[in-house]
Amino acid sequence: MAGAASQSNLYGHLAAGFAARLDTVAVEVPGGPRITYRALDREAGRWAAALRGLGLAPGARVAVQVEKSREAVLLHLALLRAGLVHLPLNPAYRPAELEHFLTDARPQALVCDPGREAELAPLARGAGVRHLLTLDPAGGGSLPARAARVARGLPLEPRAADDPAAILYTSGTTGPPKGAVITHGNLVANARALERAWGWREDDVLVHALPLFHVHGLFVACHLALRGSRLRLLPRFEPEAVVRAFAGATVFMGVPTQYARLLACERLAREACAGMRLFVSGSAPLPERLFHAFRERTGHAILERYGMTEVGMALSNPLAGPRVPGTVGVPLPGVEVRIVDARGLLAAEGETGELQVRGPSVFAGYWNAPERTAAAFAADGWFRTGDLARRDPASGHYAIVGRLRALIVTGGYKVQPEEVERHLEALPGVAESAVFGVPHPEWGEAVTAAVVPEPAARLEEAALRAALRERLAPYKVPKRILVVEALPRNAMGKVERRRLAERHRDLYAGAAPLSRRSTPS
Ligand code: MLC
Ligand code: AMP
Repeated sequence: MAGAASQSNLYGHLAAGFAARLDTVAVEVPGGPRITYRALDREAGRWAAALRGLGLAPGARVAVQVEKSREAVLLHLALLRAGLVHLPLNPAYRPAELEHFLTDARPQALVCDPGREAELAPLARGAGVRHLLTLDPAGGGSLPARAARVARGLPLEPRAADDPAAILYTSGTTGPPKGAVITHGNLVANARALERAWGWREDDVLVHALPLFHVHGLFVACHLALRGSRLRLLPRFEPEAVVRAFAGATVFMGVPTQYARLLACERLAREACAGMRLFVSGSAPLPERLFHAFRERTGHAILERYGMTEVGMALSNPLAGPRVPGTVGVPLPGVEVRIVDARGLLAAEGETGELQVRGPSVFAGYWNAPERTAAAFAADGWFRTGDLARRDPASGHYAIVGRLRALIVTGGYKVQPEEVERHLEALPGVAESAVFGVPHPEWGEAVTAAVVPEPAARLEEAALRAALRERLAPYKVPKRILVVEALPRNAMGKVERRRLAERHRDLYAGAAPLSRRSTPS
């Protein structure tokens, strides 16, 4: 098994935690297989050897677009162990979205579901990807087949703290998504800080119902659990199954939409959560009414924390001490935050300003984009989150109160309006469009569009949505597309998304709260 010496490799950090617990279960899928740490470590070594055996050198990038499964977790571990750079991608991305990731990051290999191999092969070839491998959710595919033929696992590849471990694409304010380069040092620092702050225990059992391609599900959840405790992996988020999985478990991490859906599930009750010690929420604001409703139903105060791909987890409500609804708590150990006003000066006590972050979990920069990296940091090196925050002088707790960026946060996913507008405006008959977020009882914000038809064109909402679905992952497709005569503009002629959002703020007020489907199809 991997030695504990190379602590800068995140895999070494995990291995140091699980070394004494090799015969305990590492990952289990309810009703499915379980794998012990001994087997997980052995398999990670084989998979790492299979990948490196393709001629991939440490530092090479491997794009991964696979369904959630135990093997997807194993692949993450194998990439870390081999010193390869993991580039995780949402399986819902359409070819039009994928092309940018592949041509920008230029990965040397792509691992995809066998069902998408034929569709992705030309794209991969066009982007110069040398190896196209497959992995299906049942553990089949060309990558596991290759790994099965490996005689000896790869030992842990030593990594320096500033060596990249992953590249995660994130929506910018303008322009195409940017690849945030996250180092082994970033990940180890953040895992350590969270372990301390949340009192992580080796007998914890984490119910995992998040995607494996964003920091919440891939880093926060996996890197805490895979140090010797148990990851109970659910292939998708189904409220009934999640509540059932709480039996014998201790921790759950979710986005507010998931908490809303859990509350809509009758099975959720005190008894169902009897053994649970911690419910964490993040990735989007947790409405206070959800916090209170959850506490009333289960007896648990959800611990809300704040994070971002570029900075990892930065702020958290306390494990012990008051968890204040509507706030994201205080800085995690080792993380510094400050609030800066529009002039770039420190905001006065209690005033709102941009939240800026400094510390060992702050990423290395955007892939191949020095100007965008420079623009993301203040002159003195603090990362500019683009989120507006305020610190309550009495409690010291921070609250996220808005955003400087025109980003829409829907069910924990981030959608850049410009990207959706670009695709809308490419559709026949659309003269111009504006995309904005409108409060929604289930999604937090719902992506919403207003479109102006070209003269004499007739636009149908359902047809527009269907056409967008060909080009964009479904969560980016506006829940409503309103056909309007003109878009509001300011004196400079710039479209005012905020005014549209304000004008249509009650659009979803009638949507049955917490319903699973609340949009026209
Ligand atoms: C799915 N849909 C969404 C959506 N998720 N629409 C808007 N917003 C979303 N978040 C679409 C589906 O594609 C489908 O479209 C329709 O809505 C209904 O889908 P569903 O089956 O009800 O949704 P489901 O697959 O169950 O997904 C809901 C969810 C998911 C809440 C489980 O959105 C989710 O896993 N969100 C978490 C995202 C996350 O991990 N964020 C962390 C980012 S990291 P159609 O058209 O097919 O009907 C980060 C940093 C930090 O933010 O601090 O953590
Ligand atoms: P991402 O770009 O996907 O990493 O998402 C990061 C963004 O999610 C942050 O910039 C915030 O806007 C948002 N976010 C994360 N956690 C919270 C939270 N607890 N409250 C409000 N917004 C949050």
